[in-house]
Amino acid sequence: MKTKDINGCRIELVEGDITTQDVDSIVNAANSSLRGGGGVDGAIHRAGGPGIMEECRRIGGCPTGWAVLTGGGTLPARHVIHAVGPVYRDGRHGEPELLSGCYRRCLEIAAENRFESVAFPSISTGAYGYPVADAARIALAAAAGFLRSKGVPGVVRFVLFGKAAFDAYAKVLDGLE
Ligand code: AR6
Repeated sequence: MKTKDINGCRIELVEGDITTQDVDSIVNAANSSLRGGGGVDGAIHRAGGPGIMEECRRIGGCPTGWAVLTGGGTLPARHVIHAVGPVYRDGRHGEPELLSGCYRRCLEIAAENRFESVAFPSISTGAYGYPVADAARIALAAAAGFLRSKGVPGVVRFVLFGKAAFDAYAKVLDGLE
């Protein structure tokens, strides 16, 4: 675990599985159809039960760079924010803005719903191919910027799958002013 305090809030980095996190909301790295998939998305729907997918079907879909909220089903987390990150091409097709917007929208949803704690995976860095060092810079800058201006939510946790992802985020957090 590695932490940094910003404006009375805390950014935490942990290595682990997001489906086990006991927080107000975890974030899913979903796709625009919200119909499920592999990676984090598959793990969340498996652990959370069919109720989450029923809610996703009712919502219908979500554009890239945006996010929607459902309940947490049988997960320890009370809610799931389904975020749709960009598919990485070369970084010159709006991917940084879309990825950053995705994190910002999740944090807005958390703030609007008065969530005290939210846990993110490393969005877009699996099937969607975003280089993890670049994605870590964007994710942590978005989180730090939001906390500096809004002062909520109290805990923003990044749950990194594997040591390589954890180390990439840790390096960026160390350099964050
Ligand atoms: N907990 C935390 N992180 C995880 C977990 C887990 N249980 N499982 C994987 N990761 P990905 P994307 C990490 O592919 O790149 C899906 O099919 C993984 O190591 O889940 O945004 C969706 O339906 C990687 O670092 O999401 C979409 O179609 C990170 O989570 C598409 O994949 C993200 O990998 C979205 O692709």
